[in-house]
Amino acid sequence: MQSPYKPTVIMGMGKTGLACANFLINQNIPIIIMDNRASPPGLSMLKQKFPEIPYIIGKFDSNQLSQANEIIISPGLSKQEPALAKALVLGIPIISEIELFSRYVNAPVVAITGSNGKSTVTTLLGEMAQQAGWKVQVGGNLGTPAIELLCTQAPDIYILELSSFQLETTSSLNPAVAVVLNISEDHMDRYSSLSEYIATKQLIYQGNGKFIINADDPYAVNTPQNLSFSLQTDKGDFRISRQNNELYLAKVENDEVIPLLPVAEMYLQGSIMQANALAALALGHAIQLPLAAMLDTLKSFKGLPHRCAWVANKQGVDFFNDSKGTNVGATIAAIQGLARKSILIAGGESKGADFTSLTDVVAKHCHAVVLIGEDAALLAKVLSVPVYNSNSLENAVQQAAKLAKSGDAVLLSPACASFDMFNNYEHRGQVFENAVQKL
Ligand code: UMA
Ligand code: ADP
Repeated sequence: MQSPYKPTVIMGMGKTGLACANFLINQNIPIIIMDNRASPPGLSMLKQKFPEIPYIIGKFDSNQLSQANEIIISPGLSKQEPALAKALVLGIPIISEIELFSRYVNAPVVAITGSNGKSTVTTLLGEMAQQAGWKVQVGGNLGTPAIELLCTQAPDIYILELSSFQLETTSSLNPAVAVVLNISEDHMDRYSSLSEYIATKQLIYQGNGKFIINADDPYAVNTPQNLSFSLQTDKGDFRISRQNNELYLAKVENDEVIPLLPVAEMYLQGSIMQANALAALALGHAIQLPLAAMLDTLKSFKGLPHRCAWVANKQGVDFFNDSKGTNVGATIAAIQGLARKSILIAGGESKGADFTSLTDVVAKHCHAVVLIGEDAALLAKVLSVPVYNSNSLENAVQQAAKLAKSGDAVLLSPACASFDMFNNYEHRGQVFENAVQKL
């Protein structure tokens, strides 16, 4: 039996840790918060808002951890942290912020995970719900911690982007509908194998809600499912159909294929966006969003910055910022989505990735690659096109501009995390856009 008098220990003083602290203090639950960084980002806010709350920085205190009532672990930290060993042996519950959210949630939840497209689909579905006049709260890995959304009046629906890190320690979310959008290798510095990463993503399929799968994804075939989506014309409850030589987003009802919207009428073009639109339509259908509102939104949805976003045309060359392309799957999708020859700018922190699946796609679609960042050499090893190394993103942009011919594209899609050179992917994308504007 856990004692109510023992404190809950929050590990991590980032966005998640601070949001949990704020929530638990309001619930009068005693807490200690710790972070092993010397000056964690949330420290000054914590001192200012809650000067009386005990905290430990610069290390994790395993004694405090083993005396906790419960431990809330931030997503950037894994349960393999050595300081947690004793607490694990003692059976002290280690939960995520999403698990805490699950205990207090007061409206149905849509849960969205996958290797790529999570933020886009989460935002798109949120806009669809708003368009339908629903009260909606959108967040999670997207940026606003879920627990922070709870502090407001109960909405009609919560729409949450969930990372594998958050799912590792979440067991009772019971979403009304859940989806794994797609799987491609990511975060191999955290997981021992691709199967462990996939199994973690699939933890989203828990409870008695509806499960949606990507019928094109080989890893999804054995998942129990209620609905599916596909970019093919012969499978998926939500799929592509061809009528009079025009492609449509379509749904299948009683074995009949019903065209919903010509893909040409979507504001964002390309197969990546079609996959994301079909996933959002399936999710919206599962929660009974009106179809008209969903289709209207697809006609106007302009996407998120740093995701294959057009920046400028300079001397006949289009420049695209896909700084959020932080794994191999995203970069492959971005290269293929451009459907023309490009100069690729890639590189950064590899996160333990295997880059070999880039070889053929780059050979087919790219004239050359300009590499930046600490793991540039790992990328260079797998590339068969000319490779140029650059010591800064600004120089990489200039080099790429020299290599590109009129009609080509220059694409920043690093296939890597940004933290070796930038604060985050937004910072990297901004540096790229500024350098392009200066050309
Ligand atoms: N860290 C330490 N010591 C600590 C605590 C954290 O070194 O004691 C490090 C982590 O290893 C990590 C960084 O600090 O590198 C931030 O970790 P955190 O868990 O404190 O992060 P938060 O600020 O709480 O932000 C988290 C998500 N971050 C991560 O999962 C790393 C944010 O997703 C999310 O928006 C936020 O919660 C709200 O839910 C970001 C992300 O990069 C965008 N997510 C990964 C991704 O999308 O690939 C999963
Ligand atoms: P996430 O939140 O999963 O990182 P985003 O919506 O932020 O996903 O998109 C990140 C990157 O993934 C984009 O820059 C784009 O290159 C790629 N992407 C987006 N949607 C898809 C998809 N459905 N399939 C493959 N890649 C995608």
